[in-house]
Amino acid sequence: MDEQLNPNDPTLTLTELSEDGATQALLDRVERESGVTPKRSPLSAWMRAAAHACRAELAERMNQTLRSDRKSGAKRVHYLSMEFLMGRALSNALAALGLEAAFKRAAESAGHQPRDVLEREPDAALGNGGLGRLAACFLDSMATLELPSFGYGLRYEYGMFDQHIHDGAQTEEPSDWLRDGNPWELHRPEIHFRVGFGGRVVSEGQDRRWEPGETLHATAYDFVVPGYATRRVAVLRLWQAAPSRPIDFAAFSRGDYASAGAAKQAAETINWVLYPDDSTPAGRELRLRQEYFLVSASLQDLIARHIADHGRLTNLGEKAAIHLNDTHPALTVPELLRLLIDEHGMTWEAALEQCQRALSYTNHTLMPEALETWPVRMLEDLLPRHLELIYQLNAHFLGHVTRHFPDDNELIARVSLIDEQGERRVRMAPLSIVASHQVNGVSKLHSDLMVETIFADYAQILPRRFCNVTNGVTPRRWLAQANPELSTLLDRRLAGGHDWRTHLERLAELRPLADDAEFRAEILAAKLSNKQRLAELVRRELGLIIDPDSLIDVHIKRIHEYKRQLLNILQVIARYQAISAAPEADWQPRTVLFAGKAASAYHKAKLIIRLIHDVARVVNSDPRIDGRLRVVFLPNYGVSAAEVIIPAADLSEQISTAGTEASGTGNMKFAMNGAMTIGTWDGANIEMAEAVGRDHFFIFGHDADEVRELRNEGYNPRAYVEDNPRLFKVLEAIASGAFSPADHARYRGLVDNLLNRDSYLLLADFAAYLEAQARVDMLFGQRERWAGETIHNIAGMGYFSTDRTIRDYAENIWGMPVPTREPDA
Ligand code: 26Q
Repeated sequence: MDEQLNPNDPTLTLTELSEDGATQALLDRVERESGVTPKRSPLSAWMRAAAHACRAELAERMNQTLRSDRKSGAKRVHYLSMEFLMGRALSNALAALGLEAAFKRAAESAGHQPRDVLEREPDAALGNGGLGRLAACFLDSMATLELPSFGYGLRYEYGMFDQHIHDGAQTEEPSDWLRDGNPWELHRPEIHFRVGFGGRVVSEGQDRRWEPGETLHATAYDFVVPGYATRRVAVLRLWQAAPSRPIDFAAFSRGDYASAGAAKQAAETINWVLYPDDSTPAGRELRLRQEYFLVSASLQDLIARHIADHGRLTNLGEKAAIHLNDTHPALTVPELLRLLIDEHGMTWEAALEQCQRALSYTNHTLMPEALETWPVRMLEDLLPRHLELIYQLNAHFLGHVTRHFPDDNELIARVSLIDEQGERRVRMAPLSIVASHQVNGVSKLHSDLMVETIFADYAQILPRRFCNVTNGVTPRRWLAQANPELSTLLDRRLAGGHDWRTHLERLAELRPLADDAEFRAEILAAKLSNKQRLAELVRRELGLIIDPDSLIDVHIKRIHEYKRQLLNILQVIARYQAISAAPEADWQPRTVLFAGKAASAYHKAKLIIRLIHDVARVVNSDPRIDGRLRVVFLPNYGVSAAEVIIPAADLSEQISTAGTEASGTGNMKFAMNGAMTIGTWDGANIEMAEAVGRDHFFIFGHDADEVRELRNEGYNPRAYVEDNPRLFKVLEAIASGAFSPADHARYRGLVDNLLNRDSYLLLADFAAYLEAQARVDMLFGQRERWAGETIHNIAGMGYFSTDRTIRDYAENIWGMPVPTREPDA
């Protein structure tokens, strides 16, 4: 705070006031906005007023940030993503603005629990899962590292669906998160661009020019993302589509209202709903329109800003980094070429050079079926000029390949940007690779597999283009905000006090404390209190009582076959059968908690949810079990639920088939909150285990090489059943309807599939998984030792902050090194 300021001056902004002043200002604001006294203002009005108060501060910070970047002519990074899974913003904003204490006092003085106010905010769930949440953590770190940065996305009216469970089965409901308005967004009607679709391409002398058949209007809605311990912010700019002519008056006059409003309807469809992360992405035209709308509006915006700042485009790649979050915004390639060549008169060669300098691309999945392609026919209709430019780029690239590998006709055919088999399709990953200067995977294993498998040909041709940047998570949300009790402990025990929030590597100082009896006890006490909070949530949501002293074993993520929630359930059933067979034995009480959404068309994933519920019903109502095993499925998993669940976990399930989970980021959140991991040698689990020390990790199962060998030699799942009576019994119980007595055949297909195919090798890893779970039980029985192990895990997580991840991107990919801020102590 500026020392000349008088902290009681009413003209000061909220963050310049004393705590008393800020408390009073908040109370005044609530009254002015709601029209009733703060005591009578409903919680939702409190939430909105507090958000508006923060928004005003943040808008000012945004203005200052943008002005100073303009003045310094700094390079900026533009993070293009179809998904930003932001969650709630109020708690984070209050912390960043230093207003937590004032907010707490204000709310309490009006008779409200601060937490009740915070919980009135709906999650901004503009994403499906890992990739979208990573983008949100990145914005937090970009702001905190003071990196000039924009996130670009779409303002979906309906984000991730709400999950409901009826009779154990998932149903989807639209989540109407904008219904009561959005207190965070700053509508910027003055920032608008035109985005075309369809039409034709005409020749003008040597030049080609696109005449779109229809044109939409894009306007900006800004979200300001505060940095921690800095006044700088990142901006998340979300685009909203509108028709260029909202009403056809001729049709209206005829009384034909449907036609009169058709253009408005068509435009708004762009922002209608987030596409689900489907295992087999449906190549729907609306999705392609969404992708192009995002790309075109964002590029026009950043080009306009670049010209305003620098007056020319020949240094675009030097001053602007443009990052593609997977291939979803890959139309950036032809759109940037089109804008530079057709609209700004650049030559093909110069445009391609700027494009390659500016662009970089992250791959987030190895699943061949999840790699995006678009039918040539669809592009012909919707984006004819872009298709021409893609062909031109393809010819250019294949020319390069032919010159360097003249004898390898097969290679040349394989690496074409156009898939010629069947209906011709444009392959978006190769398009992104060829037009970028760097392509990265999201963990070491994933990046290695990427160049060994799906992109092997491209790595042979462009060996220096590929690299790795291991994912991270923001410690502000996932530790400081989600786990206040552990945070207080860290503040007390680490030499730098609270500065681990921006220097997470400080956690390494905890290592010697793994043997400190007092610290172990404090860690256990913090965990217990978080477990009680979770038990309260489960009781509220499901009316189910869980024991906070039991081992809380958590498996939360999107439901996917490769993530193997089914393997976990097999293990649960084996445990159930074992306890039933020897109810008098000394079993370690355990609560197994699942949460996660299945894509609405993903039938197998939905069946797995059903099975979890069926098993839960049987287990939880069996008197022989007597509370020693509980199975819980918590509906409607999202960012806010994760913030309660993760700090309460004793055990984190990260059990994907080795070679399938690109990185995982939930794994990191759990470990830094003091959970032990039971996991396969996959994704970032590997780097985590190495950072923590393998002895402090429960690793099991086949690794990626062994998985490949098994598959190559002709995997036979039945062999594992013949060898393992426990496995046989589990499968038999499921197949015979023991958990679905009213519908014996419900899971027959599921079990048949395991016996005959088992694409994700559940049966091959079953025995090792059970053995690892037994080691977990043993260790949890010695609570002191367990606490020491969890301390090793927390201590090893310093590397997995998105601050480190973003620094790595900035230095090695975006060409914008970040000054290191010295720790406080
Ligand atoms: C594509 C086309 C049409 C419709 C939807 C999609 C689509 C949408 C989202 C395809 C994939 C996704 C999401 C992928 C994803 O979240 N991947 C995860 O990314 C995380 C961050 O890098 C990793 O930690 C996870 O391992 C990875 O699964």
